[in-house]
Amino acid sequence: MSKPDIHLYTAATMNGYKPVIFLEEAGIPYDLTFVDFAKQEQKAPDYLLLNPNGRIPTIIDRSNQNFPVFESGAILWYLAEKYGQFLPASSNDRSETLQWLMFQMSGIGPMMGQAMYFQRIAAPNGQNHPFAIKRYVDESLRLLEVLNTRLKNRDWLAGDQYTIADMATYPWARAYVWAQVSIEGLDHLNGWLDRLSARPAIQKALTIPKAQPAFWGEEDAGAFLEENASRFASDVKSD
Ligand SMILES: N[C@@H](CCC(=O)N[C@@H](CS)C(=O)NCC(=O)O)C(=O)O
Repeated sequence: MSKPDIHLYTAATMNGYKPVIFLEEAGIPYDLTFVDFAKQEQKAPDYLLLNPNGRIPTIIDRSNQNFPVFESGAILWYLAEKYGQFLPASSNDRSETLQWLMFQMSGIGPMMGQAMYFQRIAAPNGQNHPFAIKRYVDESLRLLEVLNTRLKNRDWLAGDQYTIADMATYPWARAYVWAQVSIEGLDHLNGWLDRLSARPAIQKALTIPKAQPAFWGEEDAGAFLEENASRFASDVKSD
């Protein structure tokens, strides 16, 4: 039996869920490799050939000469174009989808990520920086308010349909608790979160990558890199 076109490398994180959501929503078969942060697998030399940034997620497309795609927004865009799904047909609606995808990638993700980092990682490890915490929490709230305003009188972020912009934003927006941001009173955002949380494909996607408690654990990365150097070799583009 031939292998599925898409091989996904991911983990149970906000960015890691995005391609799983797409593939589950579209009902497309795929292979999945869990990338174990505790073992620093995302820094293995052969993985870096697929994702120079040393992070998840990554896909390769076997039907396209093992073409690798990194950056979760670019992965969603690639999959949406390949399968002709969750991307509107009209050019203005496609542009809107790209605008809200960029808004997530450049705003919601980085700001909420830093709000989480300074509160959940830095502060418990003796680096309590209230100025940085306030900056990132305030900015996260502001961005979530932008989403709330956008969702007034509309079900989805772009083009009047469920798109990859919603798929990219959902895993971050639902993690507002980890960023210690309150979304009380943001009724349009809450309604959108409820609509997405009720989708069976999303519910399933959120159970697929294994949770990794040792997200930033201190492991002997060197020994792992040596032992695991060829793990991703078969997926590396061969030119
Ligand atoms: N902009 C990148 C960010 C990827 C990213 O930061 N991934 C995190 C998990 S959400 C990761 O791999 N962390 C492991 C590490 O930092 O080594 C994307 O959207 O794909």
